[in-house]
Amino acid sequence: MTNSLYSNLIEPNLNNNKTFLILDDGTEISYKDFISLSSKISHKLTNLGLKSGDHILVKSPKCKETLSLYLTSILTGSVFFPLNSNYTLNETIYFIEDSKPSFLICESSEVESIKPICDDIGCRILSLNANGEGDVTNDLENFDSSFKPNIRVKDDLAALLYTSGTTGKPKGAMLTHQNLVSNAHQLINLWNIDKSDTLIHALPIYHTHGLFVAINTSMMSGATIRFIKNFNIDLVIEAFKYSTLMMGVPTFYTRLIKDKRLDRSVTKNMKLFISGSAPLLTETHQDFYNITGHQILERYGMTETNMNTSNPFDGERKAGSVGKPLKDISIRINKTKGDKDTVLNKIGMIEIKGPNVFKGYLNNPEKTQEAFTKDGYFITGDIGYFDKDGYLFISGRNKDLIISGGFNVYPKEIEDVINQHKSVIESAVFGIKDNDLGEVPIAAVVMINNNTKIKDLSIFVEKNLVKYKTPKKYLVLNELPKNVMGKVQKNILKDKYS
Ligand code: MCA
Ligand code: AMP
Repeated sequence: MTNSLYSNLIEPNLNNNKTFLILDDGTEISYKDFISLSSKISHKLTNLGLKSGDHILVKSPKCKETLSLYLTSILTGSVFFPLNSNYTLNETIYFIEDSKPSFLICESSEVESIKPICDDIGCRILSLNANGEGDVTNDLENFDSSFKPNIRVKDDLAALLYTSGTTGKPKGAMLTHQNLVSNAHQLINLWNIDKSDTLIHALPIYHTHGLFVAINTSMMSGATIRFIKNFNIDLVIEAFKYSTLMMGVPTFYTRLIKDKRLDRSVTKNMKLFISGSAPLLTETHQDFYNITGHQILERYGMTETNMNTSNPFDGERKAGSVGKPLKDISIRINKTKGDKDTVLNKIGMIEIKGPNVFKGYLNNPEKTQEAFTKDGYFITGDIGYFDKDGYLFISGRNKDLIISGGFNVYPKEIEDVINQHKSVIESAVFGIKDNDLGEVPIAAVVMINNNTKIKDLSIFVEKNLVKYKTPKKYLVLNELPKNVMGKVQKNILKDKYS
């Protein structure tokens, strides 16, 4: 038995007739049938030239066929690289050129525009649409429903997920089979997940949260997944009746709290509500408890590390805290110069070491080296402290990052696009509080001519960036506040315009 995703996710379920996915139209698909579908796709892609170790970039929308490509990557020993299906062409080009995939899967409407970039690097492009139709699934009846897996070992790469880390352009975090398997085991034990559970899954499947935390834990424990395309509150509330678990970002919970249907009786079948990817306000934790009697369990993770800490299933779930380090994961607070002392005198950079920590950034040894301390701890860029009971509190970030509805938005990336507009001299993007999404980006811009229409600028930005990164508001200023070193003082902008 190796420690691979195959031996943990697929092998135990090869003959499992239990329902794996319940889809929005009520269709149920068993583990066995889902693995058969993935096996057929594996044969098809192998015939087209997919090999062990190849990168497979999957940009198709959330549907069972897109998810089956994850299993296809495991069966064929290739490296799964999921990407937001809404990314613009410009954003997508960067990822293709940086990751050099052998296969790229996207909606048929995008094939024509993306194909020339794929052709340049010898990457094969196939279509897959939201309804599951496309090149990937055409003529699958001609392929065998079992597939002899390409065995991978624990240090082999399983997935590539892009993140901007603390600075700069997105970098491909290389995650190994061991990273993913060890983390899922820990979470199953900690959260008491087993085959009697049904998980409400309304997250995207191109991030750690919706893919690894949700899918790996469910498959490893033989649980059922209510697979919802996106956070549709009616479908989520309907699913409470027969489900036991939900994993979500804080926006899921603030939206539920506002809904009159949420109460104790509608959630009485639910065992556990989990939140992560962004800070859950103490007030949200408290309101949800008052309405439903459930204490949301908050946990903390990163693309590079999977999950690091969690509040307990049994025991105190502290509002405002992300809980205690997972077993086998060492977390320390590295006091950085200039930080204010807390009562415990221990506020500082959160650093992490353990089997969950990624292998490095693809083709980027310098950034990989910068991301680790000399003694091998990963530097998260998050600032925090432990309380006397060993619970971790995240109190800030040492990285210019806005988390909007659980999506990470890097101001520098937006500023770079805004500054390319011919009427802009300079810009500063910063986050302001938002009741629904936690934070949203807004932009302060200095224009060559103040009469330039902001509409032109916003159209330009929307052409280049996916919707969640586009500033919700533009402020035209005569100048940006700067310190003596010439650095823009975003805190001043934030205080003034929040
Ligand atoms: C949608 N919009 C957004 C966002 N989502 N704008 C800013 N931030 C967002 N997150 C835009 C839409 O394009 C739309 O624009 C408008 O806002 C309203 O859309 P709405 O229908 O309300 O959005 P939605 O489809 O309901 O989405 C909100 C959401 C979604 C459910 C919160 O963003 C979401 O699923 N977030 C989860 C992200 C996630 O999985 N993060 C995990 C990262 P317009 O009206 O102008 O058309 S993994 C991670 O962070 C680590 C590892 C961890 O610890 O988990
Ligand atoms: P990413 O690597 O893009 O998935 O984003 C990871 C970042 O999300 C972390 O470094 C934190 O800043 C933030 N994050 C994740 N979970 C939490 C949480 N429970 N509370 C606060 N911030 C979180």
